[in-house]
Amino acid sequence: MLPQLSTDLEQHKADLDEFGYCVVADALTPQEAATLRGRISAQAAAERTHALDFHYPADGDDDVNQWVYQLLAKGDEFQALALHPTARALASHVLGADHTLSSVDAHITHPGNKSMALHLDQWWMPQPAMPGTPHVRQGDLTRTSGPFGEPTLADGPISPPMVCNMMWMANDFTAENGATRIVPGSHLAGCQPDPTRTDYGEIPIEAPAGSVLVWEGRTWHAAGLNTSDRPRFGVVTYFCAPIVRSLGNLTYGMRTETRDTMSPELLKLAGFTPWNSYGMTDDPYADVARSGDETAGRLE
Ligand SMILES: O=C(O)CCC(=O)C(=O)O
Repeated sequence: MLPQLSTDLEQHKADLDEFGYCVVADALTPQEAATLRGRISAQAAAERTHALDFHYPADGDDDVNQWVYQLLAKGDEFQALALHPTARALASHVLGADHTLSSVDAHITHPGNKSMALHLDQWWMPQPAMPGTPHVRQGDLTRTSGPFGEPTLADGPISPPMVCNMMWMANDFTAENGATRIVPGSHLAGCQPDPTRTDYGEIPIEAPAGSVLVWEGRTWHAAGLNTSDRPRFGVVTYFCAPIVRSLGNLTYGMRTETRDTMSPELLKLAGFTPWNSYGMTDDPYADVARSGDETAGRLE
């Protein structure tokens, strides 16, 4: 049976392992979901007013959906999602205890949007190769490098998940308003969906406000078409292995006054803490890497 809406953490982990996704029930109360919805809506409207709004072209010409980026720096409500115990537990299950945030963004799908191509998030992950056979150099990979294939169980080694994504539903997600579509089991295929195809058996994940859809980096997915008469509000907390470059430049994009309010746990999650020396500025063991203004610079 495909993953069902559930509050059972062990079931969530089993669903992630078997199907590449799980659906968490009641992660937020109705009141918390309403507050989240209000904040996304207010921030999105203000960014439109200031001409700071982004309409990421999911398929090259979609200017209807709005993305609100760098939410970690835009409100406690968003920081709370990243720190939510269920989010941390499931990110740990997929990525291990040391993981960081890749981004925290809102995706508002508006009625009349275009369809987003099916994709997996770790498209940049090199494929395993037999010794002596050619491999693609990691820096040469593009979103369309593939390999493309069918969402069936691979018959050779595949790469592990390096990222884990979570969609927080700030209003009810329905097939009509563009609920995220998932191809169950595609995480074990070891290949990617052809972005021009929509016949892979993807299903919309419908759930009430306050639920969270969690999928790992190899799972094929996309936002759906919004054919309803109102927007769909979702926040994506995107986690990654600590060695992976983050989608959002969270440390550089953070105002100092916001950084100074963050807890040690959140600073570590946001990538301010070096991991085995990676991400250091001058001290490999610093709890919080010093900014350039605070480091020694050139000395005589
Ligand atoms: O908005 C959605 O439903 C999906 C978002 C997505 O595909 C992503 O964040 O990678």
